[in-house]
Amino acid sequence: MCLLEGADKNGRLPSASEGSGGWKEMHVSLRSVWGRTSKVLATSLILALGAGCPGDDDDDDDDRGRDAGTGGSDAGTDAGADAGTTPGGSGSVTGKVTYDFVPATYSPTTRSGTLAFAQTTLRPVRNAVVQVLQGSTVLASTETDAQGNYHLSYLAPPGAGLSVVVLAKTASPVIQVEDNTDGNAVWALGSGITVGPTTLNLHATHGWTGSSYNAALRTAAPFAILDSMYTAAQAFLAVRPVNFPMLRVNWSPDNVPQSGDKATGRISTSHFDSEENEIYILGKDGADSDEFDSHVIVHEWGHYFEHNLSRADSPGGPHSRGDVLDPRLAFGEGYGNALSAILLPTKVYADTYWAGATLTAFGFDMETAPTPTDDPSPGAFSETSVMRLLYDLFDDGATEAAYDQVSIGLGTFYDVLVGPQRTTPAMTTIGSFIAGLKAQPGVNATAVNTLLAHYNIGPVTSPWGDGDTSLRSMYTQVTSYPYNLNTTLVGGVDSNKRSQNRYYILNGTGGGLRFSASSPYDVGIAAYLQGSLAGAADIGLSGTETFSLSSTQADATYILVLTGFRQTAGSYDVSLSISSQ
Ligand SMILES: [Ca+2]
Ligand SMILES: [Ca+2]
Ligand SMILES: [Ca+2]
Ligand SMILES: [Ca+2]
Repeated sequence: MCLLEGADKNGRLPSASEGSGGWKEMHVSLRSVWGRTSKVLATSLILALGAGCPGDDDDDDDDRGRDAGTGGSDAGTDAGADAGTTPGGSGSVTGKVTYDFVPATYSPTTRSGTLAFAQTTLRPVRNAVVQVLQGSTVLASTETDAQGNYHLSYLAPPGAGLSVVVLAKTASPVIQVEDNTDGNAVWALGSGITVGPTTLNLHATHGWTGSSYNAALRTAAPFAILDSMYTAAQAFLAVRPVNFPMLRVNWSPDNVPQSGDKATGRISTSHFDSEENEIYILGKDGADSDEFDSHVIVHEWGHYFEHNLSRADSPGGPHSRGDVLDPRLAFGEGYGNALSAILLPTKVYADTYWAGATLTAFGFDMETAPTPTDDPSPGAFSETSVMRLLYDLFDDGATEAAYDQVSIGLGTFYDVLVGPQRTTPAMTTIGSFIAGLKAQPGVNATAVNTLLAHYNIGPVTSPWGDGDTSLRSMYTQVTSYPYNLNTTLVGGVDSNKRSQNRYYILNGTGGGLRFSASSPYDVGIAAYLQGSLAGAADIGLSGTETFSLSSTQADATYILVLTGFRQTAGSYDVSLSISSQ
């Protein structure tokens, strides 16, 4: 098995050793990645997995053995093609669909963890689409219930043989797990049947042999991913009516933590791709696989949620715990982690991976900081502070600390995300979230302020961060045009860190505005209206960046974001100019 070095989207290695208590690079949301022009929903390319399917290969297959197992009839990629023939007639099929759920564990004490295969439990495959196929023709379709049970009746003409498949696809909301390395075929598990009354239970197995995965028996992965995301969606649906848009999730045993062509599995890391509006999940045995890392799965689902139903102004990019981040990024990542703990619900995050030949894990306790702390620079710029703050806002334990006397409920959490956090004129930070939260009925602002203070955040009163001096200082109000200002950024860190960014609040004039930024180092500028990009300039590696908005809304608030890219350490000056035109 090829052992791969983990690298983030910029091709850098993780920032610290992963095997001795160091931090592992956390999962990033990639805002801008190579596009893809076609998205084939290839139900005609169903890949059948697991028990009851034969070992004959797909035409393009290697030894991964997606149509794995021994004995039984074919329901593979070419479902029905090799399944013989049927004389036809009516029939019914009843059964239960289950998968192996493997707990991902992490101990904050030992700073290690694993996939606990010995604690594997059978879980139902819920709300999944089940079909009776004749060849590639769907004769009947239904979905499993909350216990994984299904029942189908069908009438088959004489002809090609029959098979039953359960897709890694839920009926409502629609979530489907595809193979990005094989034409986006939907993963499925199936078996041939003969006409008449039939009982057919299907079970997807983890395939672990003790030291590696048996690729032919590794059928639980897409169903585990599906079930974690279904759990997340159901948690919100239990408290609010939500119209979730369809979600496509890409998983393959070839999805490796290297950057490159996603169609070959080089997905960099598990991530939500906002341009495609799809999620990619790692699957590489011996490097990093995430199918049982349910917090990773729900974290990425959280980015899908914020992109479609809330708002995410995060610039994305590499980040590790302890970083003093751009507060847009600190919110997005802290939110993703907190959401995983809230929705699953379990408070210890675990991301298993291989360090050399050893399966271990990175993680943290969402409720309690370890000693020494994993949050050395607490505040609005720390994803760890945001994470624990958001989790404390939600949780309601019997032994909560004195500083945590808040429990806002998931419905209120949802209302803030889809309401004020989505429409804020400011950037999406912990400031906009807290200001929006305090506007909700029944929220005790004093108790919220006590909690904020625990995380070194001031008593925020506005989406701009008023009340927290540090967060508010990210913003400068532009009062009149022409506006000229010299400011100082600090390099030597990634462009998504606090010291490389400044925000300028400006009012539209009804007419045009011209923006420019000059520096001996590489800078970029971008104007946003409620988080939507209105204009930007980032061409040169030094000198002046300029762009214009030909018209602006007279009553609207725009944010100009100045970002610096100096890679070497040290402060550097930027002169900024905004004029009407
Ligand atoms: Ca993992
Ligand atoms: Ca708490
Ligand atoms: Ca609480
Ligand atoms: Ca530039």
